[in-house]
Amino acid sequence: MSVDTAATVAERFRELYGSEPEGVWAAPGRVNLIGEHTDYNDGFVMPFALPHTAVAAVARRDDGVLRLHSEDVRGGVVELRVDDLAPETDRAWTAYPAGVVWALRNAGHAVGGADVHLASTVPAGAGLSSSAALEVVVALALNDLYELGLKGWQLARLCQRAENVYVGAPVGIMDQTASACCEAGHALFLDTRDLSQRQIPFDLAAEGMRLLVVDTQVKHSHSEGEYGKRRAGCEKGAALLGVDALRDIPYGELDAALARIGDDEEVRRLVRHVVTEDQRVERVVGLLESGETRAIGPVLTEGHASLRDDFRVSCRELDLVVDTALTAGALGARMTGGGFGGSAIVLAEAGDVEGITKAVEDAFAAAGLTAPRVFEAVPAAGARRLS
Ligand code: GAF
Repeated sequence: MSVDTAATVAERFRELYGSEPEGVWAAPGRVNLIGEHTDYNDGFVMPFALPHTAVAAVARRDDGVLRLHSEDVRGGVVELRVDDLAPETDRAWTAYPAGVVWALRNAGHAVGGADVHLASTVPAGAGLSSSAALEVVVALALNDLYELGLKGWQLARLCQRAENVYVGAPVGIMDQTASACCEAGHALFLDTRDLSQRQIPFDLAAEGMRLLVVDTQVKHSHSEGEYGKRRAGCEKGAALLGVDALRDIPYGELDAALARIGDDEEVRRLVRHVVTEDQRVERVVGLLESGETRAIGPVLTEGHASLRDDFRVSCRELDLVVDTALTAGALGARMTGGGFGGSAIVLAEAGDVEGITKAVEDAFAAAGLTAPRVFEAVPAAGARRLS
């Protein structure tokens, strides 16, 4: 994110509020390399930050008023009172930043009012964590301005609480932690049980490869029922197996665990996905750390099959991207994020990128689908202060 962007966002703040912002902050969206629907099972994930960010110019207020404005949403400044913020009372975009203020205050942090102006380049509804970017950028700004001294993972937990309780979407902790804690040039190997982290160098260009993000343009939302149903099914599986979370089922004991579930085929499928997906994350970490980067391709593709057949969160468009990219020579491909639309990722040799992109675009056109948006993703920086 350039200094220009910070200056533009600050200038717009001045126009809107007639005063100086105290600073400008940025927080990125993410793609997840591997580890899908494992975060609310206390499992492993491996996201990296995108160069696309939510940017916020912010100034404190001492009268308990919270004013919110977004460059990306039609309508003017929304004015709220921090004392009146209450869970599930807001169905608009403002629930994300207001939810963060609520979560900070609800956790006992001395946060008062603020003027906030936001502008984001993270595509909304594309499975690239546009909501988490909004939450984290506001959390980081208030953390700095109100001198709360919270670390990235603590801000992530508060942002997740904002989304779970205030917005009412039962998401896990991956997206907020990715936005808050990722580092440029690295993927984040995160244990979602205790939020312990390892930054794994991930420089595909140095090895002649690329990672493409293909936004199918099929919009999705986590507050809708299917995500919550999968989560409830996983919790049922853990309860049937007598463990705190599916993370506690070792891969080597999967068959025995499935046998114990009996004839609840739906739960068996969910459990199989989560346990095998945790193992795929560990395999990918091992391959990357031993320099066998190309070998992660088939593991990504296995992950897609599991999300499609067992977890059942893929859709026709995501499957079309994956199948077409693999036929056109990709090393691996999978949907990324929650599913039911959104984006897929494709790992490819640099020289195959053009052919794969064209093949995917042609396949969408032939199927009469809206053209997908394809871009290359290089791991970018996590949340930070710009000015
Ligand atoms: C969405 C959620 F927000 C994450 O917490 C995670 O569960 C993901 O779907 C699936 O891995 O992005």
